[in-house]
Amino acid sequence: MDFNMTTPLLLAGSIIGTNNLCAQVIEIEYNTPTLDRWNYPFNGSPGSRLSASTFGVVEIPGFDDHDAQLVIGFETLGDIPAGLDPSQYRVLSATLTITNTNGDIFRYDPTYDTHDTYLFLDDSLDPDPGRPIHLWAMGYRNGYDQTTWGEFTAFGGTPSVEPVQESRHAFAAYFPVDQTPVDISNNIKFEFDPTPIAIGQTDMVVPGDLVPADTTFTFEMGLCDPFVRAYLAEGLSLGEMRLTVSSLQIADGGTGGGTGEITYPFWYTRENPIAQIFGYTPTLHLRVRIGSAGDYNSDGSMNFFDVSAFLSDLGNGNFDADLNGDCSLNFFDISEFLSIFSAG
Ligand SMILES: [Ca+2]
Ligand SMILES: [Ca+2]
Ligand SMILES: [Ca+2]
Ligand SMILES: [Ca+2]
Repeated sequence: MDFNMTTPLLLAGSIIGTNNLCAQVIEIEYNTPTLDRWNYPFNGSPGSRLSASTFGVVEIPGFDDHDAQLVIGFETLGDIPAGLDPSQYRVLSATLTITNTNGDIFRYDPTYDTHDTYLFLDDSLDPDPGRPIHLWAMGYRNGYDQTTWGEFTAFGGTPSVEPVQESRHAFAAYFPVDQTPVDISNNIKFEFDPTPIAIGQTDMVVPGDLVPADTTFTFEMGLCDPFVRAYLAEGLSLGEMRLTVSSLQIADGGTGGGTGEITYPFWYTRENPIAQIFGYTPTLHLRVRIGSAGDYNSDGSMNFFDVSAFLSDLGNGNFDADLNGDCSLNFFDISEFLSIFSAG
């Protein structure tokens, strides 16, 4: 944990806005979530299960394509002050890990598969063996939001048992046009290709090979999309970062219905004693800048040393210096820095 706590300091000749803290970069590692649940319709104990599977039910009316999802939340308010305007939070890096409980059942695919590759259930349209594990933002419907929907809230509206597609209260989402979350749960039926925040990666398995049990998948979150950054910032303002995992290995066994074999992953949850002992619970590593990037070195003053530190990061290719958030380092970041810096 790296708390670069700084003493708020009024600068001569400048006024710090009421919503501004002096800058602070917080780096923190959570080794277990504060919430994890299987977000699946036929599910009597969503929040307390020892594992949660992800799978797809493809092209069956009434079922979401991304039928079984895993919701993971990390309460951050004890480490990162909550309640600020979302514009005051800038996630510099964010990495989630999850670990599978069942071995040699599904194949590793580190890249996105477009919706058209799922249309034949025998996977014959898939150009690379296996199906990726996606990480998504989240949205809510039926009057729920992040503050009212939790580990033990009902799955969806009426009827809650008979499946009705797009009825789940909380859903995996992306942001195609603005900050409004759009449900990705039926991207095969509706023929679109949402961009996930990340796809799970592991060095332990060759792409296309079967994944052994206890393989940890790492999701380095893509932060180039301003709406994804805004979503993460909003979570920090609420005091909890929430994400959803999904994958589209087709269910033809077990909890997915049908009589075939289970072909999809199960993931350890925080309630699992084995996961607790061996460190297989979901984890989150975060680096967040709070307050003005003008105080770039987080010492409570804005002066030459901030200019120097910023230019040094920029020159070294450190994306902390990507102040305009376009995932390039260039003149526009210098311009943005000068603008923030001179505003105080
Ligand atoms: Ca749980
Ligand atoms: Ca594939
Ligand atoms: Ca400074
Ligand atoms: Ca930039």
